[in-house]
Amino acid sequence: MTAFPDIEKIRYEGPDSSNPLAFRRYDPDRLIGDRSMRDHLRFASCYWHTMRNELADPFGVGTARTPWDDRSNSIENAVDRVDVFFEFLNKIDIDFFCFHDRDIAPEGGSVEESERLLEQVVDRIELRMKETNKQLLWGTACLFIHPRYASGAATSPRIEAFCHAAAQVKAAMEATHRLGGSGYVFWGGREGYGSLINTDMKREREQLARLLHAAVDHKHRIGFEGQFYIEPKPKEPTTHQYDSDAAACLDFLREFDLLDHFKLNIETNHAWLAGHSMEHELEAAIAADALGSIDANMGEHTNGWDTDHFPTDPLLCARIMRCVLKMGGFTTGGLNFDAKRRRESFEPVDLFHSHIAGMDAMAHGLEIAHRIAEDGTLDDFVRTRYESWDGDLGRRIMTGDTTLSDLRDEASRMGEVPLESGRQEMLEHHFNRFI
Ligand code: XLS
Ligand code: NI
Ligand code: NI
Repeated sequence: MTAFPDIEKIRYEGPDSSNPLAFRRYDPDRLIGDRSMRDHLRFASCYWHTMRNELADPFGVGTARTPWDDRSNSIENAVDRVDVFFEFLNKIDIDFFCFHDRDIAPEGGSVEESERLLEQVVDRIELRMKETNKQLLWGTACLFIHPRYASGAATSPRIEAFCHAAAQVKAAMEATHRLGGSGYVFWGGREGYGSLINTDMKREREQLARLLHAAVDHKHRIGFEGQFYIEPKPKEPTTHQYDSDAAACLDFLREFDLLDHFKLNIETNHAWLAGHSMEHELEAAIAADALGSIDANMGEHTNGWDTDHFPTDPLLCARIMRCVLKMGGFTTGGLNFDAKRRRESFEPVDLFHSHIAGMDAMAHGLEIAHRIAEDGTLDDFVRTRYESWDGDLGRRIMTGDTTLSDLRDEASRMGEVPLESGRQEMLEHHFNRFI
């Protein structure tokens, strides 16, 4: 059985190819510096958008054509879907994937039944992974769709919701462990509030920290060695989510003594919703040695929702890949396309077009970022700009060996500050040379 009978494995054909079902930039085995493109980019496709998104919007029903899917909630349908997903991964030549528990398996009528159903699907995934060498980038629990989480999961005013959330995290983490996942994500879709008028923020944040501590504890119990990530997002569906941006997440992790156990999974569209650029969020995470993984997508600047477009802008991708190269590349993380086709792009072949567009743009971004790093002008400029800190006085200040009085004396000795131009436009113009 094949779900995509007319589509061959997608291959690199070079920049002059006019075949829309080919890569023009992504040449998996080509070396960029000391790694292949494949190893730099570590692409992942996500189960929720690729297999489960029916392409509905608030004003219209789903349009996606999925002839392989009988649209039932049966376990048979769920298991068959796995085969389609792996056929897709093979044909698109993507090595990794990500899932929520409820994307892959239906929810049962009890905790026990849900666990059993999840295991049945994981059996099939494990089999297909062995056959195809595909790998799990990360797993997660869906703590936002079910009505029981309407007022929060870990942060719910009802203790029962907290316990159900814990049960799901336990099962999803065990499934991720069994499948050899390199990471596990916490995205707090409902961990925030609609209004402060009915919310005890202090309690809610403490509850969230408790769930995360219990998860760290369970991780050690079962010997799961994957990386834990928090995925920041400021709002949607809530008015405010506690993990609103990288800085808020880092602050939360420090406050509750969790920073050793978590890194961040940064998503472009979420950065924009928070009023930041993606580079801002990546730099904030890198500075804390906490950039783990990336949800590769982009938004639509004119409407301000989490529209999860595929990242097809090579300039944006170049900026992202500059940050990734700067931190020395991914270790456990990768580029997960948390992205969906437009409602108008409803044919199965559009799954290929959208991933190809995203993969080629990211590969293009990688090339640009690598050439900028090789050239070195931008990095040199920034280094030189801070040179005055590199001497003896700078060292003494930064190790805390100077008092305000010492500094006053230094200021008096130094005289006025020799101001230097920041050359922003010159540097932007230089950046453009590499596009
Ligand atoms: C939603 C989030 C979600 C997470 C995984 O906006 O991006 O898809 O990545 O729960
Ligand atoms: Ni995401
Ligand atoms: Ni998102």
